[in-house]
Amino acid sequence: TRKLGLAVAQMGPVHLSDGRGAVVRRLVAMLREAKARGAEMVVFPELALTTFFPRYWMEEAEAQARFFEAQMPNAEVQPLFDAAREWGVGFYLGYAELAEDGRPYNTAVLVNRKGEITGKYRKIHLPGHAEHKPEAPFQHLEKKYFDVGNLGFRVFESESVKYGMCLCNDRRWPETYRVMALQSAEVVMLGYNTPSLNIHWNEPVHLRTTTHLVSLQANAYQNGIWVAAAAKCGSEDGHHMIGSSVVVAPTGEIVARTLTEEDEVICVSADLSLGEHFRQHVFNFAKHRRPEHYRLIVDR
Ligand code: CDT
Repeated sequence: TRKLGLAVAQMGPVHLSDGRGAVVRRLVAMLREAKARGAEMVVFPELALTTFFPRYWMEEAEAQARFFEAQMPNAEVQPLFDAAREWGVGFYLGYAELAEDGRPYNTAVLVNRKGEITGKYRKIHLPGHAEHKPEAPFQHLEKKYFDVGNLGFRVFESESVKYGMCLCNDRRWPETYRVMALQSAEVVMLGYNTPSLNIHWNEPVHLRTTTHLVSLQANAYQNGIWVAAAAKCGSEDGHHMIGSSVVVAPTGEIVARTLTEEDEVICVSADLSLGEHFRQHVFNFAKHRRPEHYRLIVDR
Protein backbone atom coordinates (compact mmCIF):
# COMPACT_ATOMS: atom_id res chain seq x y z
CA THR A 1 0.00 0.00 0.00
CA ARG A 2 1.00 3.62 -0.63
CA LYS A 3 -1.10 6.01 1.37
CA LEU A 4 -1.83 9.67 0.55
CA GLY A 5 -3.82 11.89 2.90
CA LEU A 6 -6.16 13.40 0.33
CA ALA A 7 -8.67 16.11 1.23
CA VAL A 8 -11.29 18.09 -0.63
CA ALA A 9 -12.08 21.54 0.74
CA GLN A 10 -15.49 22.46 -0.61
CA MET A 11 -16.51 26.11 -0.46
CA GLY A 12 -19.89 27.61 0.22
CA PRO A 13 -20.80 30.71 -1.77
CA VAL A 14 -18.52 33.66 -2.49
CA HIS A 15 -20.71 36.71 -3.08
CA LEU A 16 -19.87 39.65 -5.35
CA SER A 17 -19.16 41.81 -2.32
CA ASP A 18 -16.74 39.32 -0.69
CA GLY A 19 -13.10 40.45 -0.81
CA ARG A 20 -10.11 38.19 -1.55
CA GLY A 21 -8.82 38.62 2.02
CA ALA A 22 -11.93 37.09 3.59
CA VAL A 23 -11.96 34.26 1.03
CA VAL A 24 -8.31 33.42 1.67
CA ARG A 25 -9.00 33.29 5.42
CA ARG A 26 -11.66 30.65 4.72
CA LEU A 27 -9.20 28.66 2.61
CA VAL A 28 -6.52 28.83 5.31
CA ALA A 29 -9.02 27.65 7.95
CA MET A 30 -9.89 24.63 5.80
CA LEU A 31 -6.22 23.91 5.07
CA ARG A 32 -5.63 23.84 8.83
CA GLU A 33 -8.53 21.46 9.42
CA ALA A 34 -7.44 19.20 6.57
CA LYS A 35 -3.89 19.08 7.94
CA ALA A 36 -5.22 18.17 11.40
CA ARG A 37 -7.18 15.33 9.80
CA GLY A 38 -4.12 13.89 8.09
CA ALA A 39 -4.18 15.59 4.70
CA GLU A 40 -1.03 15.93 2.62
CA MET A 41 -2.88 17.36 -0.41
CA VAL A 42 -5.99 19.56 -0.34
CA VAL A 43 -8.18 20.29 -3.36
CA PHE A 44 -9.90 23.69 -3.50
CA PRO A 45 -12.57 24.69 -6.09
CA GLU A 46 -12.44 26.28 -9.53
CA LEU A 47 -12.28 30.12 -9.44
CA ALA A 48 -11.99 29.77 -5.68
CA LEU A 49 -11.03 33.38 -4.96
CA THR A 50 -14.10 35.08 -6.41
CA THR A 51 -17.76 34.62 -7.16
CA PHE A 52 -18.51 32.61 -10.32
CA PHE A 53 -18.35 35.83 -12.38
CA PRO A 54 -19.03 34.27 -15.85
CA ARG A 55 -22.71 34.52 -14.89
CA TYR A 56 -22.49 38.32 -15.35
CA TRP A 57 -22.24 40.28 -18.61
CA MET A 58 -19.51 42.95 -18.60
CA GLU A 59 -16.59 44.16 -20.70
CA GLU A 60 -13.56 41.85 -20.70
CA ALA A 61 -11.39 44.66 -19.28
CA GLU A 62 -13.76 45.08 -16.34
CA ALA A 63 -13.84 41.34 -15.64
CA GLN A 64 -10.04 41.20 -15.75
CA ALA A 65 -9.65 44.14 -13.40
CA ARG A 66 -12.12 42.75 -10.86
CA PHE A 67 -11.70 38.99 -10.93
CA PHE A 68 -8.31 37.98 -12.43
CA GLU A 69 -4.88 37.47 -10.81
CA ALA A 70 -1.87 38.80 -12.70
CA GLN A 71 0.47 37.07 -10.25
CA MET A 72 0.30 33.85 -8.25
CA PRO A 73 0.88 34.04 -5.40
CA ASN A 74 0.11 37.71 -4.84
CA ALA A 75 -0.13 39.63 -1.58
CA GLU A 76 -3.74 38.58 -0.92
CA VAL A 77 -3.17 34.88 -1.58
CA GLN A 78 0.26 34.70 0.06
CA PRO A 79 -1.15 33.65 3.48
CA LEU A 80 -2.39 30.40 1.90
CA PHE A 81 1.06 29.63 0.47
CA ASP A 82 2.67 30.51 3.82
CA ALA A 83 0.29 28.18 5.65
CA ALA A 84 1.06 25.35 3.21
CA ARG A 85 4.78 25.73 3.88
CA GLU A 86 4.37 26.09 7.64
CA TRP A 87 2.11 23.06 8.00
CA GLY A 88 3.71 20.97 5.25
CA VAL A 89 0.56 20.40 3.21
CA GLY A 90 0.13 20.86 -0.53
CA PHE A 91 -2.91 22.13 -2.41
CA TYR A 92 -4.67 22.58 -5.75
CA LEU A 93 -6.23 26.00 -6.30
CA GLY A 94 -8.41 27.30 -9.14
CA TYR A 95 -8.35 30.99 -10.08
CA ALA A 96 -8.74 33.34 -13.05
CA GLU A 97 -5.27 33.94 -14.47
CA LEU A 98 -4.08 36.92 -16.49
CA ALA A 99 -0.96 35.49 -18.08
CA GLU A 100 2.24 37.44 -18.67
CA ASP A 101 1.28 37.91 -22.33
CA GLY A 102 -2.09 39.36 -21.25
CA ARG A 103 -4.16 36.31 -22.19
CA PRO A 104 -6.95 35.25 -19.79
CA TYR A 105 -7.25 31.66 -18.59
CA ASN A 106 -9.33 29.62 -16.18
CA THR A 107 -6.39 28.09 -14.30
CA ALA A 108 -5.44 25.70 -11.51
CA VAL A 109 -2.05 25.42 -9.83
CA LEU A 110 -0.49 22.56 -7.90
CA VAL A 111 1.42 23.70 -4.82
CA ASN A 112 3.73 21.35 -2.93
CA ARG A 113 4.27 20.95 0.82
CA LYS A 114 6.95 23.64 0.72
CA GLY A 115 4.50 26.18 -0.68
CA GLU A 116 6.04 26.08 -4.19
CA ILE A 117 4.05 25.94 -7.43
CA THR A 118 4.96 22.64 -9.10
CA GLY A 119 2.26 22.40 -11.76
CA LYS A 120 -0.19 24.49 -13.75
CA TYR A 121 -3.28 23.66 -15.82
CA ARG A 122 -5.39 25.98 -18.00
CA LYS A 123 -8.97 24.85 -18.66
CA ILE A 124 -9.48 23.32 -22.09
CA HIS A 125 -13.22 22.50 -22.28
CA LEU A 126 -14.81 25.93 -21.84
CA PRO A 127 -18.61 25.62 -21.59
CA GLY A 128 -21.29 28.20 -22.24
CA HIS A 129 -21.28 31.03 -24.79
CA ALA A 130 -19.58 34.29 -25.75
CA GLU A 131 -22.63 36.35 -26.74
CA HIS A 132 -25.08 38.13 -24.44
CA LYS A 133 -28.26 36.14 -23.80
CA PRO A 134 -30.59 38.76 -22.30
CA GLU A 135 -33.48 36.26 -22.18
CA ALA A 136 -31.54 33.81 -19.95
CA PRO A 137 -31.88 33.98 -16.13
CA PHE A 138 -28.08 34.35 -15.96
CA GLN A 139 -25.12 34.08 -18.32
CA HIS A 140 -22.44 31.41 -18.72
CA LEU A 141 -19.71 33.46 -20.40
CA GLU A 142 -16.63 31.28 -20.08
CA LYS A 143 -16.17 31.46 -23.87
CA LYS A 144 -16.10 35.28 -23.61
CA TYR A 145 -13.79 35.70 -20.64
CA PHE A 146 -11.29 32.86 -21.13
CA ASP A 147 -9.02 31.57 -23.88
CA VAL A 148 -8.83 27.81 -24.41
CA GLY A 149 -6.00 26.45 -22.26
CA ASN A 150 -2.66 25.99 -24.02
CA LEU A 151 -0.86 23.64 -21.64
CA GLY A 152 -2.56 20.34 -22.48
CA PHE A 153 -3.44 17.70 -19.88
CA ARG A 154 -0.09 17.20 -18.21
CA VAL A 155 0.83 15.03 -15.24
CA PHE A 156 3.08 16.39 -12.51
CA GLU A 157 5.12 14.22 -10.20
CA SER A 158 5.24 16.09 -6.90
CA GLU A 159 6.49 14.54 -3.66
CA SER A 160 6.34 11.05 -5.17
CA VAL A 161 2.73 11.27 -6.36
CA LYS A 162 1.66 11.66 -9.99
CA TYR A 163 -1.04 14.32 -10.12
CA GLY A 164 -3.25 15.31 -13.02
CA MET A 165 -5.43 18.42 -12.98
CA CYS A 166 -8.54 19.57 -14.80
CA LEU A 167 -11.38 22.02 -14.17
CA CYS A 168 -15.13 21.62 -13.95
CA ASN A 169 -16.56 20.92 -17.43
CA ASP A 170 -13.39 18.93 -18.31
CA ARG A 171 -14.62 16.28 -15.86
CA ARG A 172 -17.47 15.32 -18.18
CA TRP A 173 -15.11 14.33 -21.05
CA PRO A 174 -13.48 10.89 -21.05
CA GLU A 175 -10.49 12.15 -23.06
CA THR A 176 -9.48 14.38 -20.14
CA TYR A 177 -8.79 11.46 -17.85
CA ARG A 178 -7.48 9.08 -20.48
CA VAL A 179 -4.80 11.48 -21.67
CA MET A 180 -3.61 11.85 -18.07
CA ALA A 181 -3.90 8.14 -17.28
CA LEU A 182 -1.72 7.42 -20.33
CA GLN A 183 0.92 9.51 -18.52
CA SER A 184 0.45 7.33 -15.42
CA ALA A 185 -1.56 9.81 -13.37
CA GLU A 186 -2.51 8.39 -9.97
CA VAL A 187 -4.73 11.20 -8.70
CA VAL A 188 -6.81 13.61 -10.79
CA MET A 189 -7.85 16.78 -8.96
CA LEU A 190 -10.51 19.21 -10.07
CA GLY A 191 -12.61 22.09 -8.88
CA TYR A 192 -16.06 23.01 -10.19
CA ASN A 193 -18.85 25.60 -10.21
CA THR A 194 -21.96 23.89 -11.55
CA PRO A 195 -25.12 26.02 -11.65
CA SER A 196 -28.18 24.05 -10.55
CA LEU A 197 -30.18 25.52 -13.43
CA ASN A 198 -29.17 24.75 -16.99
CA ILE A 199 -29.85 27.86 -19.11
CA HIS A 200 -29.74 25.88 -22.37
CA TRP A 201 -32.59 23.43 -21.73
CA ASN A 202 -35.01 22.51 -18.96
CA GLU A 203 -32.74 19.93 -17.34
CA PRO A 204 -34.23 18.35 -14.20
CA VAL A 205 -32.22 19.75 -11.29
CA HIS A 206 -31.38 16.33 -9.86
CA LEU A 207 -29.57 15.43 -13.09
CA ARG A 208 -26.96 18.10 -12.41
CA THR A 209 -25.71 16.02 -9.48
CA THR A 210 -26.27 12.66 -11.17
CA THR A 211 -24.23 13.56 -14.27
CA HIS A 212 -21.50 15.10 -12.11
CA LEU A 213 -21.09 11.92 -10.05
CA VAL A 214 -21.44 9.42 -12.89
CA SER A 215 -18.69 11.24 -14.82
CA LEU A 216 -16.26 11.07 -11.91
CA GLN A 217 -17.06 7.50 -10.92
CA ALA A 218 -16.92 6.00 -14.42
CA ASN A 219 -13.67 7.76 -15.30
CA ALA A 220 -11.98 6.89 -12.00
CA TYR A 221 -12.71 3.21 -12.62
CA GLN A 222 -11.94 3.16 -16.35
CA ASN A 223 -8.52 4.72 -15.73
CA GLY A 224 -7.63 3.17 -12.36
CA ILE A 225 -7.19 6.58 -10.73
CA TRP A 226 -8.28 8.47 -7.64
CA VAL A 227 -10.46 11.50 -8.40
CA ALA A 228 -10.88 14.37 -5.92
CA ALA A 229 -13.49 16.98 -6.84
CA ALA A 230 -14.20 20.23 -4.96
CA ALA A 231 -17.34 22.32 -5.47
CA LYS A 232 -17.97 25.96 -4.88
CA CYS A 233 -21.65 25.71 -4.11
CA GLY A 234 -24.78 27.05 -2.49
CA SER A 235 -26.40 30.31 -3.49
CA GLU A 236 -24.05 33.05 -4.71
CA ASP A 237 -26.16 36.24 -4.69
CA GLY A 238 -29.24 34.12 -5.49
CA HIS A 239 -27.58 31.83 -8.06
CA HIS A 240 -27.52 28.28 -6.74
CA MET A 241 -24.77 25.76 -7.55
CA ILE A 242 -24.57 22.06 -6.69
CA GLY A 243 -22.41 20.63 -3.90
CA SER A 244 -21.65 16.88 -3.62
CA SER A 245 -17.89 17.25 -3.53
CA VAL A 246 -16.35 13.79 -3.48
CA VAL A 247 -13.29 11.62 -3.35
CA VAL A 248 -13.69 8.64 -5.70
CA ALA A 249 -11.50 5.52 -5.56
CA PRO A 250 -10.18 3.62 -8.61
CA THR A 251 -12.99 1.15 -7.92
CA GLY A 252 -15.43 3.87 -8.99
CA GLU A 253 -16.78 4.05 -5.46
CA ILE A 254 -17.38 7.28 -3.58
CA VAL A 255 -15.19 7.16 -0.48
CA ALA A 256 -16.19 10.54 0.95
CA ARG A 257 -18.87 13.06 0.04
CA THR A 258 -19.81 16.43 1.50
CA LEU A 259 -23.13 16.78 3.30
CA THR A 260 -23.54 20.55 3.20
CA GLU A 261 -23.39 23.43 0.72
CA GLU A 262 -21.00 25.33 2.98
CA ASP A 263 -17.26 25.34 3.55
CA GLU A 264 -16.64 21.67 4.39
CA VAL A 265 -13.58 19.44 4.45
CA ILE A 266 -13.64 15.74 3.60
CA CYS A 267 -10.47 13.70 3.98
CA VAL A 268 -9.47 10.13 3.13
CA SER A 269 -6.40 7.98 3.40
CA ALA A 270 -6.07 7.09 -0.29
CA ASP A 271 -4.17 3.90 -1.12
CA LEU A 272 -2.49 4.82 -4.39
CA SER A 273 -1.61 1.19 -5.09
CA LEU A 274 -5.32 0.34 -5.44
CA GLY A 275 -5.25 1.70 -8.99
CA GLU A 276 -2.50 -0.72 -9.97
CA HIS A 277 -4.86 -3.71 -9.83
CA PHE A 278 -6.99 -2.16 -12.55
CA ARG A 279 -4.05 -0.95 -14.61
CA GLN A 280 -2.30 -4.30 -14.55
CA HIS A 281 -5.38 -6.29 -15.49
CA VAL A 282 -8.66 -5.09 -16.99
CA PHE A 283 -7.26 -1.66 -17.97
CA ASN A 284 -3.73 -2.67 -18.85
CA PHE A 285 -3.38 -0.03 -21.56
CA ALA A 286 -0.28 -1.50 -23.23
CA LYS A 287 -1.85 -4.94 -23.51
CA HIS A 288 -5.47 -4.23 -24.29
CA ARG A 289 -5.96 -0.78 -25.84
CA ARG A 290 -6.50 -0.70 -29.61
CA PRO A 291 -5.63 2.87 -30.62
CA GLU A 292 -5.65 1.94 -34.32
CA HIS A 293 -9.43 1.71 -33.93
CA TYR A 294 -9.73 5.03 -32.09
CA ARG A 295 -8.56 7.27 -34.95
CA LEU A 296 -11.92 9.04 -35.29
CA ILE A 297 -11.53 10.49 -31.81
CA VAL A 298 -8.61 12.63 -32.87
CA ASP A 299 -9.57 13.07 -36.52
CA ARG A 300 -12.79 14.91 -35.76
N1 CDT B 1 -17.77 25.85 -14.54
C1 CDT B 1 -18.23 24.93 -15.42
O1 CDT B 1 -17.50 24.47 -16.29
N2 CDT B 1 -19.54 24.58 -15.29
C2 CDT B 1 -20.19 23.69 -16.22
C3 CDT B 1 -21.58 24.12 -16.45
C4 CDT B 1 -22.09 23.53 -17.70
S1 CDT B 1 -23.55 24.30 -18.29
C5 CDT B 1 -22.99 25.59 -19.30
C6 CDT B 1 -20.16 22.23 -15.78
O2 CDT B 1 -19.88 21.39 -16.62
O3 CDT B 1 -20.45 21.92 -14.63
